[in-house]
Amino acid sequence: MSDNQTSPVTAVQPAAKRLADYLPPDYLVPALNLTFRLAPQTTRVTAVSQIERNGEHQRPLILDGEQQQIEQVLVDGAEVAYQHTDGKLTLANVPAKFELTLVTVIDPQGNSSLEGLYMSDGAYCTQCEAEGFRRITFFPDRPDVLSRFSVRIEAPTEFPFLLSNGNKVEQGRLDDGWHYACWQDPFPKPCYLFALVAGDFDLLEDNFTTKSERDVKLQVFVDKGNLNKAHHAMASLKKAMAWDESRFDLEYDLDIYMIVAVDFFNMGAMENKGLNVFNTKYVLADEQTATDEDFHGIESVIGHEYFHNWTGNRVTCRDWFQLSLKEGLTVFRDQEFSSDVGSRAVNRIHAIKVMKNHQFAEDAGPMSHPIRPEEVIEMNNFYTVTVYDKGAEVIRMMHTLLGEQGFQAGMKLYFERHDGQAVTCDDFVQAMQDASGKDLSQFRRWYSQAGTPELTVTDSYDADKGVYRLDVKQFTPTRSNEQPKLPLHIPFSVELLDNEGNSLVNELLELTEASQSFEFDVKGGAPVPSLLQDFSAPVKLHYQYATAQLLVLMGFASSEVARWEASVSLFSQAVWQNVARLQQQQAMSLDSSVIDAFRAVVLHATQDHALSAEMLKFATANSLIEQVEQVDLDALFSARDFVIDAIADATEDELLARYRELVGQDNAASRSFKNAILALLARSADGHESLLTQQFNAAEGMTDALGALAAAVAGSADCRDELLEQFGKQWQDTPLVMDKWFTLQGSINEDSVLQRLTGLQDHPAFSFNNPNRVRSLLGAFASTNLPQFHRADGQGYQFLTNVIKKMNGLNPQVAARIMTPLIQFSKFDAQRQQQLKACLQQLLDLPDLSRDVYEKASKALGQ
Ligand code: B3K
Ligand code: ZN
Repeated sequence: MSDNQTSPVTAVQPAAKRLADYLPPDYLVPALNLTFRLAPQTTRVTAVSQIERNGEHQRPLILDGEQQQIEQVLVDGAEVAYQHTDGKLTLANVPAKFELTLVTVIDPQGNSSLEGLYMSDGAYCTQCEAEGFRRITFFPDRPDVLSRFSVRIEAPTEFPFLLSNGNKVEQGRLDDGWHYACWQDPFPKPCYLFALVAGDFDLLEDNFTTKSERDVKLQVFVDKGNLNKAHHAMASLKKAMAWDESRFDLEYDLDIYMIVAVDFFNMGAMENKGLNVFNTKYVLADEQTATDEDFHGIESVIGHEYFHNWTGNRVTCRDWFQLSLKEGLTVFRDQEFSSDVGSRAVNRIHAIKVMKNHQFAEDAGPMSHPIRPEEVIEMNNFYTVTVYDKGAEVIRMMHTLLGEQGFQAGMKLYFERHDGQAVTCDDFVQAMQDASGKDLSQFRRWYSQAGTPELTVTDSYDADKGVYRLDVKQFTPTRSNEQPKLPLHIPFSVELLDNEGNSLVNELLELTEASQSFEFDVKGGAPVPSLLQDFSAPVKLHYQYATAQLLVLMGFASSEVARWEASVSLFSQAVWQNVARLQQQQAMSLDSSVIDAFRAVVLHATQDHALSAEMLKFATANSLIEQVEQVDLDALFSARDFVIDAIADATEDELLARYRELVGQDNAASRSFKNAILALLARSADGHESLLTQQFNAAEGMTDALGALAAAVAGSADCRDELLEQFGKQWQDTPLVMDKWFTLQGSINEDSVLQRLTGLQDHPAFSFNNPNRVRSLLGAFASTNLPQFHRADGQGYQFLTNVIKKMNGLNPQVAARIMTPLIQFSKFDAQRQQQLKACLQQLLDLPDLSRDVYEKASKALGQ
């Protein structure tokens, strides 16, 4: 229509959206009928929406839409005037109830951002969360508009599988070698849960009967030739379905559940209703190509996406600021699943490590936000460790305060009240409070206060009265523009032990004030306190542990997690003591009691091998940095290396003997222990090259092959390059294994690593278009090879900056994700800070800067 105004999408307008500005939608779309005629560069999308005005008003209908050509806009079948500008389509004077028909054309092949409809290795697939649906058609792209979807897909028959959400209701042949399939999803859903897949796959099928006797067909679609790698994913799905019934009383609600694995994917997986799309990394596995850790990761992500069917899909988010409503809760649920079917202690340790290695840094950096953010420029930047993992810790604290029974009563009430709705985090907490009777009003502050609370604990013992006293202060640091923060409701779990390791007291304390004291009757001497057991709250703990106390806890704390925590504290103290020595130009040294404690871990006859392995993996530099206000990075790297090397040298005989004993023990825990030991042997004076090559060559699975290779790389063994070459040749055609190889290459702590990484960008297995490859070769370098990334000449920073410049145009979401190490610099020396700021300025000066990169760079530079 000639009078219609269509202006090109304008340059990025990085304006923030605010939670406080939330308004209900002006129009609802109870039903939507989509037809896709698939072609790589010109896919035609016909969207027929039944639209209803929401409330009494005369406001225009405004739809979101990007990256598409408009061919037709009809209201009740007649052409109408519209305005198209800045990613919005505006229709004035629409009736209260009408049918809107939109025909638009999109370009899946040219879509390198992997949002909306795109192509992965020749197959069509979609990713709509958070705001990708607007790249498919014009629509109110917000989670509180729920629609019944019907979908028709037309494609050439070389795409035999045409999939969408819900149930297949029709399929058939068309002219000229085309065919079609029609799908209907009986559950109204927000458009972010829409999915479409078209391609040729191998298909693994199974079925599951729910407890109310619904027979569910299960399908896992994988790239041709990978069927034998889909069995673990299928087994994990069945386990997850059974677990959700038994622990949460939640059953699946459709007759079919499909999982499609694609190699080009921005994140881990996506919970689209009835049709999950997964990164191959979280589906494909066999013993030859996947490690024990990969197997565990698959089980947990398959579980996570399945659990979203209730926590996310049946009850969804009102707006994206409420993301933690579904993500924090679903991470909590997947953690509980992993803990119920595996080792609870080891799973807890993994979750704690995520918090201490990554979330504390985010909370202390320029992207710090509450688990329910209040202001967002690019929503994709808020799929963070704060929203997910701190969000899960907040749910876990409610579980701790309410107990399993109270918590499950809260879940039940939540579903009774909100099934089929789009709701808020407050609605969730209210259900927990109403069902349990526990007052959670102060607890809600966890949703609005950013930053990591710090607990400072001092103690005293009155020998005459036999009274032990703990004084606990809580304080949450503020950033420059923030209001002072209020005290939080913190579950604080404490065990008291005597010096022989007997448990005297085990209690859950509740902190609610800035300062509180607790007294315990303890006869026979001052006890050893195990504080914040199992990380009962996501806080930093300050308590001056004496070495002797840590040794008691490491050996005897009732909680295995507390024993591991004590080993971390013992190691950390040794590192910081040596940092201080270096700064005073003194020689470094290590107390024999510390060595003996780790020797005891190596020798321990009865401890779970997986726990022993965790104790020998040692705190990362990232987690150590989070323990202090300012850090001398060079001294930290040297001191950390020194302490690990000293332990390895002093315990070499015991390590070797233990290693020999563990060889051939065919279980994941023993392999983990064995490989932790091998990593130490590679760092010891002898280096044990022959053991490395022997294990590498004799390895029956990927866990042992990679264990040997990783040990050779970390220990800078002479055989390193030869083994790397051998491995690279052997697996050159297996992308997921090449990712492991790329990551190891980037972890080499040598000045030449940057040239190495530059050269590898031309490797046939590498591609900037594939997020897995970019993350493994380049992202992992910046986030884990700290000595080289932070090298004094600033070249590590410049290297990453150049990568981000390239990714900014190709895939902004991945660009912004891997730039995190550039923005967390407040603890570093002035020179490094200056270098980092100069790099961020280069990014801000980019001509086509994405919103994603803009938001992080500008926040880091305080703009
Ligand atoms: N909900 C998705 C994440 C979508 C991320 C969009 N940038 C996966 C998950 O958390 O289960
Ligand atoms: Zn999720």
